[in-house]
Amino acid sequence: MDIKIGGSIQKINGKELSYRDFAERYLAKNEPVVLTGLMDDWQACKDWVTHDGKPNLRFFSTHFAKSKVEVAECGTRELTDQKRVEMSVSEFVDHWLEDSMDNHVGKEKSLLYLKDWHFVKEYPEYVAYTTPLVFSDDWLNLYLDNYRMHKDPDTYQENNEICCSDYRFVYMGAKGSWTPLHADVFRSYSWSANVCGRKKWLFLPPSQCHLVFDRNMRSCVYNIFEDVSETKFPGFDKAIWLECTQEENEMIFVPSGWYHQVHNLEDTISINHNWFNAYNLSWVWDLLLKDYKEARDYIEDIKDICDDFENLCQRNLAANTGMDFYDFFIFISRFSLAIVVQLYSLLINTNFESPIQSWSPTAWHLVFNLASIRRIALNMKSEGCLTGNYGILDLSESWDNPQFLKLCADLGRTYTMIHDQESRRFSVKEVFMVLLEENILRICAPEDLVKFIDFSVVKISASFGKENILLSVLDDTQPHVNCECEAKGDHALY
Ligand SMILES: O=C(O)CCC(=O)C(=O)O
Repeated sequence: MDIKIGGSIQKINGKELSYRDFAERYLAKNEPVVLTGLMDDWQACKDWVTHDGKPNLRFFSTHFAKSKVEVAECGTRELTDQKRVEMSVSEFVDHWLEDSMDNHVGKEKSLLYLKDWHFVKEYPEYVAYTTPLVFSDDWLNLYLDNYRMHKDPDTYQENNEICCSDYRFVYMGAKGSWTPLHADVFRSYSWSANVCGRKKWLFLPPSQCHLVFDRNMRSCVYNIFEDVSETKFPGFDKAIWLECTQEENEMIFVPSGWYHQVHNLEDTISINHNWFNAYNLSWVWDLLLKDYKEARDYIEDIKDICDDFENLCQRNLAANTGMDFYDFFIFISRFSLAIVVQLYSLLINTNFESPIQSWSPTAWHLVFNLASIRRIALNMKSEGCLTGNYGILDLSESWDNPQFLKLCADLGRTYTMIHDQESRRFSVKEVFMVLLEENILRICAPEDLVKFIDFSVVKISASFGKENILLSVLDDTQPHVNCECEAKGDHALY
């Protein structure tokens, strides 16, 4: 089946791109881009590739043979994805080598594609690559390095590390392996880097995504190159795709909510991360809200006979989407606290008299983060979310909590790198003592989180003798944060 291609994806030299430019041009605008020149020093590009540019399969079976990985059977559909099987890396490599001897003839059915290998978590000592700065404001993985996103009381095991570990993956597949049409988990951003091989990507912008769904917006086209039923997907013909061929050592940025289908044009190894931050947090929340409403509608007819209907909806939401409202709320609450700690520690070292416009990019970045979380907490409140009895999230002991201290340190290190600033020493305990009162850290509902953010920024402003100055900035940072603030103060609020 022919699809309509309306354009391609811009390719630019990543070495010449500042964080600020990347944020303004791609994160904020939610536009895809291919970046070159960012993988020069990667160990993976040396160890995992043979002299003739092919995957060094022997390296994998020598060093990682016993790892258990998930492998997709590219020729077998299972619901909305390909069938997955578990095997060891050495089994996967053996299968690949056997298949390549047969030159793939008639092998489409058995073509295997290793996906979602949590390589970094499994081999933390072997530094295969470093995440480029432009992709490093990654709240999802920073959080998961320290906390779990969802604790299912039925299946929760303290040491079950790999299953809910992170969103940093290795993919390996022979020529012809592919990934069906989808948008990414949580509507996160993703980046994908070709260590070797080439990929063809087909993208559909969010404004056209309804065109690949059926009339009820329930089922999505699986393979855009197969015969797509016009009766089932009446809009499909109108979709206009962007196409991109990603070469070896190129990285592609996939924005939130863009549907994409991917084909390996050669034997390929790639690394990819999913992530979100202040720019696309609203995508994550919007998806959760939509999936929650769907989960609720789906079981509406048993509402009256159900002891705790809301709890059941949340459980189904977590099972389908990967987190529930409370998981998300805990996540944004902990992040807010970590950001407040960073902001206070940063400003305490700043000249109190300096005008707000001359604050460092890091300070503005942190304020922007708080504004984004605050907006979502307000939306959660107006949607009446978490009004039931979910218990109290008590953050008052966080100053002494190793996981929280590590989250703060990781976040601080990230912004120091992104904005190329000197690293600072800071005491989380001191911030708690000077700034925060116990009762403001007992958070039950979205309005408490808004109160906490407002309270913190008022206190921070007051320490500078500038009553409420930050609060008004927070209120102002409505969706078009960059333009508004630049117009106001000649500084980028990113
Ligand atoms: O490389 C692939 O096959 C799929 C990758 C993908 O869909 C992604 O990174 O979002």
